[in-house]
Amino acid sequence: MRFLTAGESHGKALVAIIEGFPKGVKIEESFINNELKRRMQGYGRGKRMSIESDRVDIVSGLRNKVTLGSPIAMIVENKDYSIFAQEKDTLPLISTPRPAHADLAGSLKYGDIDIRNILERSSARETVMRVCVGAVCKQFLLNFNIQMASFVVGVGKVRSKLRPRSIKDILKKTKKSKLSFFDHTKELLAIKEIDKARKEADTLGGIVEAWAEGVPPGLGSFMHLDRRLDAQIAGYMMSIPSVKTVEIGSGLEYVQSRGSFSHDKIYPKKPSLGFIRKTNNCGGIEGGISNGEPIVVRVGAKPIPTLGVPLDSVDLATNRKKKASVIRSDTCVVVALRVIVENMLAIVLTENFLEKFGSDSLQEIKRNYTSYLKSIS
Ligand code: EPS
Repeated sequence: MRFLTAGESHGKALVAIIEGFPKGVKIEESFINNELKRRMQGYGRGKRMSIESDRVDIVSGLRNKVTLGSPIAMIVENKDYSIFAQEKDTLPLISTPRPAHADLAGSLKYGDIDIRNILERSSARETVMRVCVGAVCKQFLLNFNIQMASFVVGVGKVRSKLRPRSIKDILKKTKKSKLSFFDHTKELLAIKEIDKARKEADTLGGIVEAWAEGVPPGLGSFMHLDRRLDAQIAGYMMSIPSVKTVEIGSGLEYVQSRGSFSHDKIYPKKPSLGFIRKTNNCGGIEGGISNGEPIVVRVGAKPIPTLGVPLDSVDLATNRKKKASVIRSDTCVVVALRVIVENMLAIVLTENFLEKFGSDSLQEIKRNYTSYLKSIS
């Protein structure tokens, strides 16, 4: 399976095509729309989210809600639409790059002083289509009882230590939470941090954690570097705008501890549960291969680059000192980030699942999967 996305942040629409997706999978548009809604919500989001009401239009690859095995094409229209493929727009020149955005590096690379030509595609708005692709993948994975959930670990310096034991645990705790925190005692502090940053026209980063349960052992491989499941997950997560850190399992805590204390010891298998592990510090991946435990990934994003009180910069048109451009922005996007991370994880797992069990039709994949599970039991 492979996919492509297209679209500018303020262009007519965002587009994705998935190719190599199996035949016979039931896909509900409403499921995708629900994921899009989750991506738009959350404390700390900016004005753009009150303009848009992202909804997907699946234009090919399905008949009567079931995949045909042909490329799946999806479109999400932008309501805030001000650049056109053919007509001239009336937008003013932006020539002062924002530190931490793609503005300067992109302008140098593509030879342009109009930063709008850079920011339109580098904008995190593109993650709308990743969520659409991920939501298609999630519906495929549900056929094999593979489920996904996520929560916010921290905002700025506020960080919770409490860890969930299962997806059920995560869903229960995040259900009524404004910021999707697992640890409610820290959530109020995080909300205060966001309010303070917003008042000071500043921005904040944060950390989220995603889980996938029901993943069979055997996805990914150590046979070559690009086949390692953890390497693929890290690459996909790092490709999300603003992401600066990725940890698998207990991550940094794990690498700082002694092996005798932190390696996940192995106990004799039990029917339908497989080998028993009492801890999951390696986050469900050993030797680049899933081991049957939940896949756990932590992702950290830097503060949003667009500040209301702009930082020092230079006007590319004059080479004179000037404060960076002030463009409408969010204060903190951690709640959206958790949805994007979950969906990116669904994409990597689907790609690896199809690699192991075939990709022509759901029926055939189910046969291969059942026979594999039988052979390893
Ligand atoms: C985003 C849309 C953008 C920003 C944000 C994410 O909308 P606009 O630029 O029109 O306000 O809210 O993008 C960024 C933070 C960025 O740096 O590009 C979205 O749909 O998620």
